[in-house]
Amino acid sequence: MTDLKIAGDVIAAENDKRTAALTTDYTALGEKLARSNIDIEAVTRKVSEFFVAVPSWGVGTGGTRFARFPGLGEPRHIFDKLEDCSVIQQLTRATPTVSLHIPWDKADPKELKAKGDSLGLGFDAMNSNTFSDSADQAHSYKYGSLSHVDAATRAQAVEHNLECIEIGNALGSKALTVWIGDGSNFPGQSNFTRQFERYLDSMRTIYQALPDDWRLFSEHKMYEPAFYSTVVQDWGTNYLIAQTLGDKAFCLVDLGHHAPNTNIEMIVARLIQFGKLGGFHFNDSKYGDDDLDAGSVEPYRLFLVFNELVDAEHRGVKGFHPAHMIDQSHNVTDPIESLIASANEIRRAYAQALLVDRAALEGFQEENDALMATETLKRAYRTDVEPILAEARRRAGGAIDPIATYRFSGYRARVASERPAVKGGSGGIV
Ligand SMILES: [Mn+2]
Repeated sequence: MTDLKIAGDVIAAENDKRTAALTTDYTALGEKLARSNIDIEAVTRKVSEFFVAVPSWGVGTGGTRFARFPGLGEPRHIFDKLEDCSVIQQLTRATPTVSLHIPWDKADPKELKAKGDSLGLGFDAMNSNTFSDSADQAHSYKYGSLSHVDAATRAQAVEHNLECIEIGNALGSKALTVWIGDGSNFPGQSNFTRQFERYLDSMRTIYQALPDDWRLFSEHKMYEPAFYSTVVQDWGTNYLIAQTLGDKAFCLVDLGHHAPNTNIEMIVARLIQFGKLGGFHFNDSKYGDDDLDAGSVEPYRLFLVFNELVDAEHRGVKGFHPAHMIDQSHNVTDPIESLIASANEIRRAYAQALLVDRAALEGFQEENDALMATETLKRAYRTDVEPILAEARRRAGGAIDPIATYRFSGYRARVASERPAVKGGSGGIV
């Protein structure tokens, strides 16, 4: 029996207020789509089967390099975090899994698994952390981890990743995501080639320990915390890593880890073409790795990324099953609300991409009709698919309006009374 954090009758009462309007809107949209030979039920079914993992670190209030302003009722530990994640899943029915970060979320794997089971949550990709030091570690990562000049430091970082695999195995996870902060702040500080050789050696050891049914995701990022060079700086280097390691190694694309104006959808297409797209960290950005809510700044870009994913699905690309994860930092909102909104925006982009008339698009491309080709995308993007998203939630037992229902439930006030307020505002992203 699932331990529900929002009472079932609260969702039912909130849905009752909105069901009649939704039925009207869903019927109208169905008629409109039918005129374009699109079966709304087929789209709703696909949307219902699309899921995105919530990051455990996303339910706490984040911060910047300057300060962190804690919110009310912040989760104290991973078990509180899992409860918050279950609220997002209960209301959206789009986020049945959680992605853990070790050592932040370290606990007895048996207890973690039992808690996940009780809340109806599974575990997605494990994330290692060799970009900060834990109190008890022998060697510091100040000058790097998997690519460090010192062999003992590299071995310690490798060992940590092996531990993440072990914990993940006990939880039913099937992937390890490796992002390192290694790089340099000054020209000449590091030898680019030797540094990358050391990184590849370390990753080979991790790769060899990977169970057969696991995938290894390497995540690129152009800068920060290193500001002159980063070891895994872009998708090209990331592709070389996946190619060098083997069939179980794939590239993870975090939407915020590129230079402004980079054509990310094209990177996605290239990685799909060469069988190395592992998955995503969804978020949005204006300038850099802003970790803003998915679809909040550039929803059209998110749609264009999904257009590539649906195109691959449509073409039946062999072995195509990218992992979908959110990676955001919430500084000024209730993190649960941000994650609910983000999961909906990600599903929205998927639903819009499903509406693209692919046969027509291909025809326009063949005829070099640029205007009609781009209009074909725009027509799908301009469609208000909210009734499809809401109906998918309602049918799965979620909320027609998940944020309104969350506010109405009083969950935040309830946990604020149970969880002592976090004192002070230490800096740094958590
Ligand atoms: Mn990320």
